[in-house]
Amino acid sequence: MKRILTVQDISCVGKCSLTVALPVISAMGVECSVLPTAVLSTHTAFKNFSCRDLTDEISPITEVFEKEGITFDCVYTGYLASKRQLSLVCGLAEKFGGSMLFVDPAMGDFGRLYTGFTHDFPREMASLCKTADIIVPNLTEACALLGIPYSEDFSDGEIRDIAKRLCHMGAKNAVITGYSTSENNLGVLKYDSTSDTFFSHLSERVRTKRPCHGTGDLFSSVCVGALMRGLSVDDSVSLAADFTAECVRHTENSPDSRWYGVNFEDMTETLLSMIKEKSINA
Ligand code: PXL
Repeated sequence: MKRILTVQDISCVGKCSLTVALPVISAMGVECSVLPTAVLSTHTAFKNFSCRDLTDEISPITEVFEKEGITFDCVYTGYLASKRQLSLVCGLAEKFGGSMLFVDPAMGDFGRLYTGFTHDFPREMASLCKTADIIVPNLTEACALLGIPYSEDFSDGEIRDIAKRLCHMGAKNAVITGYSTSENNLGVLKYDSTSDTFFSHLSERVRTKRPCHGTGDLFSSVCVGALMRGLSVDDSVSLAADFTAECVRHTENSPDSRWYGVNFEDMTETLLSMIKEKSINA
């Protein structure tokens, strides 16, 4: 069984980061080990949240992993709470068996950084992205990584240029999430620097009454799970985008949905049948 190490916070209530990664990756038949970066009461979109930074725990934990000879097939990073933490996380993939490094530079959305991040944080995140096999920023994060102003009105050519520039920083594949070519669709755009090719996957946009939280974390976790199950990058990002859209549709139609996250918990069977179908067709 493939084993991954995911490095992100645990928000006790919030349906994001580790409370998404653990159940989703485990359900996909992949062992999910964790390196928690911070403990929050609730994610930062709540009016109130407590946050205990766990940077000081990173070295003691990873030193034990090393002593025990534990290696990982993939290191998957998400929300990181401090700049010092970022520098400790750089190099982890190398340390643990030269495994795949998957970076979700979870820093913001809708043109704004999440509460708590300073304007210089994206520059530090960019140095982690440089060494990644795959990075999966949304457009807000992509602009922040490149240090360029965010716009709601980028042309398709400009978005493709952004994906290319992200790879010029060093990442092998840059996957822009929340990519769309019309009002009615939504999906992903991938640039692969090795083959100098683009790949896009779009599906019908699901209209929601409110912005959805935690969809980036769901996308990334499904994508990592699919990669570890042996799917190609293109199939993995397509599956992750389609499954995330299904979960958003389901959440929108559920009378008992909560504002702070999506109802992925009801959708395990859908996820497993989607991965089965993709594996058969691969
Ligand atoms: O969903 C990304 C995320 C992860 N972790 C924390 C967050 C957020 C987004 O707001 O606040 C703590």
